Amino acid sequence: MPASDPATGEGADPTGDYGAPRRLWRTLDRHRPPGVEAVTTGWRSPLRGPWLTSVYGLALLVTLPLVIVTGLLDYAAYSPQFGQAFPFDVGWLRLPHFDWPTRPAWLFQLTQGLHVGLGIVIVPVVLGKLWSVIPKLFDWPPARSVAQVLERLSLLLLVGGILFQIATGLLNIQYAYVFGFDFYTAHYFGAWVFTAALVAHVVLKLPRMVTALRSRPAGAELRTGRAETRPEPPDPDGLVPARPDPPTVSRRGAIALVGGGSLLLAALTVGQSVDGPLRRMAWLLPRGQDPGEGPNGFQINRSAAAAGIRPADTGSGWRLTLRGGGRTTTLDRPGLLAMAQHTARLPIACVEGWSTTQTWTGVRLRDLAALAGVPDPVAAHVESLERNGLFRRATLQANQVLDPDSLLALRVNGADLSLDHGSPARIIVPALPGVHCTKWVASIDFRTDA
Ligand SMILES: Nc1nc2c(c(=O)[nH]1)N[C@H]1C(S)=C(S)[C@@H](COP(=O)(O)O)O[C@H]1N2
Ligand SMILES: [Mo]
Repeated sequence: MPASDPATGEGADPTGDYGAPRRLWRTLDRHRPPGVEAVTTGWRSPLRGPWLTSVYGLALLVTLPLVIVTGLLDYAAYSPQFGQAFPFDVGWLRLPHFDWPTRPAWLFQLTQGLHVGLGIVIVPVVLGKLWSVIPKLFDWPPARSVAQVLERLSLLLLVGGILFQIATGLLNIQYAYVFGFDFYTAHYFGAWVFTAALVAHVVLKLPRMVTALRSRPAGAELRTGRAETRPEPPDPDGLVPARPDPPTVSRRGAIALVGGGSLLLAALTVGQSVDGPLRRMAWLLPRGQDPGEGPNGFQINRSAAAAGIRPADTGSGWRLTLRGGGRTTTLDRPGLLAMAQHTARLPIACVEGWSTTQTWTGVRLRDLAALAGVPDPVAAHVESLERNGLFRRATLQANQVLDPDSLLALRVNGADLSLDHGSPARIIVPALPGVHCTKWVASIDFRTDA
C-alpha cells in the first residue's frame, strides 16, 4: 500500500487503496464528460427515490415471470421435438421436450394471449421504472469497483434486454419486419439474456426493495396529495436527488399515470383474444380488422391470394392424399363429407397475439388415420397446396392426431369453409398453435416413426 498523502489524506482510505484503478477513478471523477453534470443535476423530481422505484419494480416482479414463462411455453407448443419451433437450433439453451397437451383446448390461446397481452400492458410500468432511476444510468465515474462494473453491466443487459424484447415483439405483432435479422432467433436469445440479467438484478436488489416498500406504508402514501408530497430521505443508491424541486404531482399521481396507461393498453388489447364487440377496440390487431360478415367473418392471417392458391386447385379436381403403412388413399370432398362428421368449438390462436373461437365441422383426424391404415400414429405430416411459404406444412404429435376433437375441418359455423379460411379442408386441433392449423390441405402422412 502506498503511503497516504499527508496534505490531503488521499490514499489513507480505510476501505483500502487499490492503486492504479483508484487513481484512474479519481482522474475520471475530475474529468467528467461535458453534459453529464448538467443532465444529472437537472433531474430533480422529488418523487424519485427507493419507494417509487420499488413500487414499479414490484409490479414488474409479479408480471415479468409470467411473460417469460408463457413465452417459453409458446416455444414448446410448436413441438421443437419435430424441429419445427423457431429458432430451429438453440444449442444448449434447448428446453426439455414434452408433448404439448390438447387439453384444455384454450391452453395456447391463454399462453400466447398472456405473453403478448402482458408484454404490451407492462410497457408503461417499464417506462415508469426507467424514469425513476434514469439519473443512475448516467452515474459518473462509470466504474468504482469490480462489483459496480458487474452491476452496471447487468443493468445494461437488463435495460437493453427489455427494450429489445418489447421493440421486437411489438414490431412482430404488427408484421413490421423492419429489422435485418430473424425475429424468432433474436427474441428467443434476447429472452435468455434478459432473463439472466433479471435474475441477477432481483438477487441484488430484492432486499432493498423490501426495505423501501416497508419504509412508507402504501395506504398512507396513496392518501397523500401533491401539496404534502415530500422527498424521501437520502438513500445509499442516490435515487433521491440532492436538491429536489417542489412536487408537480404526488406519488399517487405518478402511480395512477402508469396504471392508467397500462389499463388503457389492456382495454385496447383484450379484444384481440375476445370475440364480440370488444374486437372493434383491438387497435393493435394488425390486418384483418374487417374480415367481413357471416359464418366465415373472422380474422384471416394469410389470404388464399397471398398464398398463391389457385381456384382451379381447390375445385372439384381437389383430392386429399392420405399416406401411411406403405399405402396411399385418395379422397375427394364428397367422399370426406360421406364420412362421420364431428363438430367442435375450438379456438384458433396465432402466436402473433390474436385468437378467435369458432365452431368447426369435419372428419376426425383419427378416423383418417384409421382409414390410412395407421390407427396408432407417432406423428402426422400435413402439407398444403400452397407451394411456398413458411407455414405450408406442419407435423402433429400423436395426441394431436388422436384427440376426439381434432379435425380436418370442411365447414365452419354451419357453412362451407371460405377459400381464405382454407377451403376445401384445413386442420383444427385443440390447443394447437394457429400456425399449425394448416389451410388448403393436400396430403396427410401418418407416420409410425417421427
Ligand atoms: N397453408 C397455410 N396454412 C396456414 C397458414 C399459412 O400461411 N399457410 N397460416 C397459419 C397461421 S400462422 C394461422 S394463425 C392460421 C390462421 O387461420 P385463419 O387465417 O383462418 O384465421 O392459419 C394457419 N394456416
Ligand atoms: Mo399465426
